[in-house]
Amino acid sequence: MRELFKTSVYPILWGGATASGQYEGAWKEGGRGMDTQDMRPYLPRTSEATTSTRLLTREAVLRAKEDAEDTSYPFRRGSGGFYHLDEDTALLKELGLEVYRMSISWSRLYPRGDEEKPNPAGIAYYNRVFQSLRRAGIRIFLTMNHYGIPLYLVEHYGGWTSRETIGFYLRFAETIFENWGDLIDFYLPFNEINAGYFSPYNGVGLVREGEEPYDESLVFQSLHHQFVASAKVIELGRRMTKGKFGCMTACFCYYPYSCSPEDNLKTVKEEQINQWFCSDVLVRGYYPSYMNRFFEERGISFEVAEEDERLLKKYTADFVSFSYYQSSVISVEEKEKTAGNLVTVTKNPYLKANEWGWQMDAAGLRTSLNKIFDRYERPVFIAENGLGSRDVLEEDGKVHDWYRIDYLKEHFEQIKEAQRDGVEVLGYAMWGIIDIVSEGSCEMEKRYGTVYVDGDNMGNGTYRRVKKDSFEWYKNFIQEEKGKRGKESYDR
Ligand code: BGP
Repeated sequence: MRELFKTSVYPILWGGATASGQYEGAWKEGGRGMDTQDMRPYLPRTSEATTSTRLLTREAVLRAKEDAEDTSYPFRRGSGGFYHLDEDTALLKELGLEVYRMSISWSRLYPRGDEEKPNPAGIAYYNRVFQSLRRAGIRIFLTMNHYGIPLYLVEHYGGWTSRETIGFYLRFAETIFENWGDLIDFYLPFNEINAGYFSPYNGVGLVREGEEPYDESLVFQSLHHQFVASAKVIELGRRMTKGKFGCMTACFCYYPYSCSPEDNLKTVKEEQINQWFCSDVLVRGYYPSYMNRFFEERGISFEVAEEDERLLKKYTADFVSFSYYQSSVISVEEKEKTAGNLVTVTKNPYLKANEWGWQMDAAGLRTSLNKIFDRYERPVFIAENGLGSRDVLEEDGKVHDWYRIDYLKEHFEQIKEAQRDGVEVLGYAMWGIIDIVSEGSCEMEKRYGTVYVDGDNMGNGTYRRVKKDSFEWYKNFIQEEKGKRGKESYDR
């Protein structure tokens, strides 16, 4: 009867996440090449940060390239992960993490991106990383590309606008599978692949020409090349490894501002392009029909090769994953705005926001888990979730982040409710498990971790690690969850 009444109560893997560009630093160590994230400056939040730090123009990139220091370019420092590998792995082990989501710096393995052979220093570094995680008994969830791509590829090949980049990416992927394929359980070809549409510099490395808006045909050509790259990586990865391959989007959990038909229709349309489009292609294996009108009305056209249709159809994702920080409101009328994850959204009068304006909504996580699982009926992994806040290292040498513990409690309760709703939840990775540089605002002082890193927005500080109150709490939570498990094994 199990097939008739599908059950889904598997043990959730409890974990944490970082990204190489926000964590490692050591941006030139061992011959690492410059990547697109190294070019993003930190600017005080009073300035118009969006375009200057997120949607970089060609002159901004040239200016950053000339600037060899790292004070104003936080991703060049990260939170010093490169230099704290053993200590940080020991902290992840002490937490009892069952899975650790991390990413590889493409330009650390391939400094320009078009080399025939990988950089030996890069191989040596990630050998240490993967082997120390496995020795710690922690499963590895690898984001193969988390936004940064080698700057050389952007400047000399046009980055993701060029089909050649698919080949370079496949060579990078083959190096990963050859060296560490037997150590990695989960793979994500791309982080938040829908960012290619709503934040093209981050998502597809597209540099703006002056103040001109993006050429949307180039945006969707770049996204198409990433879709094909994802399918080719899955084809190769299934031949070379035992891992599971997923897709990942940023989840915005859209609510209509009112019950007016217009607000509801606009919500459906916004959700299609921002939320469903990319995962529809990567899970269903073809472009959804609602995109035909979207492309036609905007005069968007791009090249598709003969092989693409077969590749996309055949090599779809084994699981679906997403980042979740806030819910969003859609209104036909202009309403008061607030910030969200790389986007600006309408304020929700029912929700409180964090200092950065992101509206916290634990129930929205349950809603999103239900909607995503209902749509795809594939196991779901929460690849990012957490609370960004201005944590303070007190006189007593502690960080009393009770507000993060409250946030996690509320969200974990909703994940359990979703599981009881029948959603097959594979795992949960708490974002920024050790403090890292924030993606949207390039701030070290926007902290997510259970471990405080003593550094500020300008790179001052010792970068020593201090466990926050949430460290003990999360460690005990994971311990209790493990204790509750019956005979069900994780291995599905
Ligand atoms: C997502 C990224 C992560 C992470 C997260 C939080 O876009 O996948 O890299 O940074 O957002 O955003 P922020 O760091 O801006 O608070």
